[in-house]
Amino acid sequence: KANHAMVRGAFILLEGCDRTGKSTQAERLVDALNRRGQRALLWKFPDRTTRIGQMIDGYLAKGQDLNDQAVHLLFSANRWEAIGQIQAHLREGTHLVVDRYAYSGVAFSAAKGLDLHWCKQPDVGLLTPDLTFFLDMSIEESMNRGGFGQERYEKVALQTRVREMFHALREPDWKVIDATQTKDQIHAELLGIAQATIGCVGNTELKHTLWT
Ligand code: NYM
Ligand code: MG
Repeated sequence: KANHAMVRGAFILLEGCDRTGKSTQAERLVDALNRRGQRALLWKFPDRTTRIGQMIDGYLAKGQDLNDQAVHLLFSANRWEAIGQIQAHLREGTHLVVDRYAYSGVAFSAAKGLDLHWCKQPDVGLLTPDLTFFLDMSIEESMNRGGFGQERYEKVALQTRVREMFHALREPDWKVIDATQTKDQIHAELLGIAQATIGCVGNTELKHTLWT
């Protein structure tokens, strides 16, 4: 019998500031793909369940202090420690919908004042997404929708700088989504674009070219 080339899964990333609807939309996208008979998994960074993730959670949510550079490296390490599993899922044909990635890593640390070039280095060579959605809205608008929570970074001034950093990091192929639309509108837009990407990645190689 002929050897059919394995059709790999697509790596679909959602990025954006806090409170832009990324997690809601990532869940809905995974559900919609699954209902269409396509294997898809939700992945979230930071992954707070690992040992490194617990240190990150201590810093974000429990008031534990850490040097800015050290915590930046922990966020990056939290991606590298997951990359083997992510690749395995993609290679066996499962799509991954990823909630935040290295762009968040650089945007938040650079917004705190760390050097942008330095911030990119630990993630250089990381697996590159096939599709990146950037959910964008003004910080005033996200505040009007219920505001930020209690975690470190959930402050208007910092989020404003984070948004500027995301725009500075934006790649030409990013899909910038108006996050002020209704949840249904955003979902329909994301699903349509994701399906088109899924139809294209099929037999292509995984690329480890982030910021190279
Ligand atoms: N964050 C997230 C970073 O500062 N660096 C990173 O590499 C990543 C992945 O963590 N305010 C920040 C952004 C968020 C915070 O993320 C927690 P979430 O998606 O709110 O759980
Ligand atoms: Mg958050």
